[in-house]
Amino acid sequence: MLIRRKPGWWMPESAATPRDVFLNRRAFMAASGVSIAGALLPAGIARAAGEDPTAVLYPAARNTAFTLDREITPAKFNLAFNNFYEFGSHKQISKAAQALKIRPWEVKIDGAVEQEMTLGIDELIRKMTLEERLYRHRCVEAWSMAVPWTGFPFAKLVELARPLSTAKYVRMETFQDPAMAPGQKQSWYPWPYVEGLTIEEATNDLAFLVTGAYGEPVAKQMGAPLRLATPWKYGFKSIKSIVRFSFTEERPQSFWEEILPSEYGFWANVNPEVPHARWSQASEEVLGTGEKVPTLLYNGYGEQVASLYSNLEGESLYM
Ligand SMILES: Nc1nc2c(c(=O)[nH]1)N[C@H]1C(S)=C(S)[C@@H](COP(=O)(O)O)O[C@H]1N2
Ligand SMILES: [Mo]
Repeated sequence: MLIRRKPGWWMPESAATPRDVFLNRRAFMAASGVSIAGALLPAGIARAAGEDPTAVLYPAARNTAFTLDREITPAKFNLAFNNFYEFGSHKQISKAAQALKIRPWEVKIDGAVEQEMTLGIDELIRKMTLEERLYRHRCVEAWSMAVPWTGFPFAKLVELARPLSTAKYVRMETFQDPAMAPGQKQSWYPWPYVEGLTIEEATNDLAFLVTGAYGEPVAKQMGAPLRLATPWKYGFKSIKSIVRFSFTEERPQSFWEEILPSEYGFWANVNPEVPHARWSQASEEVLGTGEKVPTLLYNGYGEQVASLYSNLEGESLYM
């Protein structure tokens, strides 16, 4: 595992093993005949790595433009506490999510683009340069975490897609396979999970397409093999296990918006001063600590994203 364990619940960011130390340890493990996956990784991560031909690309170099003022949430918490309704409408879905088959995995790019295309996930990943970024994550349910994601800027996918000038939004879709993901047998949900961003949001520096976490391919329960991270928005925008990007003129309707439009909107920007219909958003519980901290406007990323919303008075930007 990339992060050195320390006693207690917490581990400062500085305790994350630097890349060269990790690589040396990897060389040592190989020389001594010990399996890296078996010895160092929690089971969920190890299984995902075994199926993933691009596993050799991790760990990727950290982009130090995206660091944190807070400690990284140890992987064990994020691996055991997940929202992934395709596998159940509770947090303990990590075991069930191991049924997710992540290869072969095709990603379709369609809609208002110069040419529609379908790429294998490994082909897509190899077109990109992977980097690691430390991001906060704030769930609408008022808990938060801090994660070392690996992936590539969403802007690079938009560049690859070459959208037409008529395209204003990107609609994203998760896989649809009720036999594999029993949550999708719950027919009162509008499967597949859908999310959307404006093209301006998708090409903002912060919008990140995740293929890895904690220095390894991203675990299945965390949305392998491709998920979104938009850290200034509530976590439900960060759609998991994406199979399709459609460029559209019309604003897509997202999964939660379709279920409960009075509580979950399209924009979903984090704002401590705008309560959810049923609870306050003023503070958040930091996963794994029991600690409550104040929530920040745009989850602390206002400098990078506030300008995206300057001409949208009248829109419900914060739900
Ligand atoms: N396809 C899909 N994506 C999803 C969800 C989901 O249920 N299905 N839940 C969302 C919510 S509410 C959150 S908070 C994050 C949780 O990510 P994590 O399990 O890695 O913490 O995933 C988001 N992406
Ligand atoms: Mo969430």
